[in-house]
Amino acid sequence: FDKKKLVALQDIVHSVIKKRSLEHTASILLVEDSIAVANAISEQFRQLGTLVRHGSTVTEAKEIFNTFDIDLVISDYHLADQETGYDIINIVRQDTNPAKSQTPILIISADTDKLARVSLLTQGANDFILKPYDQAELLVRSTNLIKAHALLQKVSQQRDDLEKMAMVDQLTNLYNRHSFYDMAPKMISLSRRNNMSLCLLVIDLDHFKNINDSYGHSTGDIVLKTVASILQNNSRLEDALARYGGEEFISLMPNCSQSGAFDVAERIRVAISKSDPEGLTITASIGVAQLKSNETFEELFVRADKNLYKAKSKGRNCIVT
Ligand code: GH3
Ligand code: MG
Ligand code: MG
Ligand code: MG
Ligand code: MG
Repeated sequence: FDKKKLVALQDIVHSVIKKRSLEHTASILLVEDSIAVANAISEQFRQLGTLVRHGSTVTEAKEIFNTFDIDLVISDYHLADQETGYDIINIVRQDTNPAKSQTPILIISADTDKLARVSLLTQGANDFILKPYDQAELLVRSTNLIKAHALLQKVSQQRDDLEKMAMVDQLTNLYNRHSFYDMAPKMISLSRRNNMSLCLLVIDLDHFKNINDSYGHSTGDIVLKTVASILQNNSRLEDALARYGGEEFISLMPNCSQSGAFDVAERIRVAISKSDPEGLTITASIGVAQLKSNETFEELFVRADKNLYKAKSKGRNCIVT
């Protein structure tokens, strides 16, 4: 294998890496106690448009890792003052941010001991390169690690988005009926166990069909969003708020007495009647029910819904408990 062939091979590798060029400017944390080596590696990556932040010690590396978005950590194994690549692995893997703790790690070491290498890979390093390292190999392995990690993050983000989409009503950002049905029995069981009062509000906008018919569906949607934020502003964090149907909202309130529930309902009713989304006057009717012993969520809901009906027949813009 002559030198010319090797250089040609490295050129090919470089061009492949450039073609696969990372969509955003990747950022690498390089931990290396030798300034000469650090400069050489930094320069190589700089030519590919990749930013290298260099730390000589574990403390410096930690500071950089905590401050910047890092796509790859490249660490020398033997650092000064008895510090090693293991210290770097621990800092990364023990980060409290789960996404950050998965940052890929590439260890570079002159240590030819196979066991030491296997141990590093077992303890959380993703890859390993032996010193004296080959430039092209370092670039290729680094690129592969960054790419694989980016893909993983994308997939995990997509999964989170899908999960959220399945649980949350897209128009109002409140829970949807489906996720509400998941939560309600758990909240009921928890309240029973703690001997706490649990109350349910069913909130239905009055003559909402008129708004859609007179002003259009998109105006109706704005009204629904306004009502959703009124509900949120008048609820506690632990209340489960959902859009239950088209213009029907529901709030399950743990640790809330019957009179407390009435007060919340009244606050909501007044806030809705005072709001003027798109210059319109809107009102809501609210049915309230307090959970009885041995009652299921469905039974509780039926009672609150009956009270809502009564509020409608009493003339709307009122509350029935
Ligand atoms: P009531 O006072 O008896 O509740 O009368 P209402 O007109 O509010 O009740 P009804 O149930 O007859 O009509 C509800 C209307 O809500 C029907 C539909 O036009 C509207 N609606 C349902 N979902 C949506 C939605 O997502 N966006 C908009 N803009 N309107 C919706
Ligand atoms: Mg060293
Ligand atoms: Mg109705
Ligand atoms: Mg209605
Ligand atoms: Mg309705």
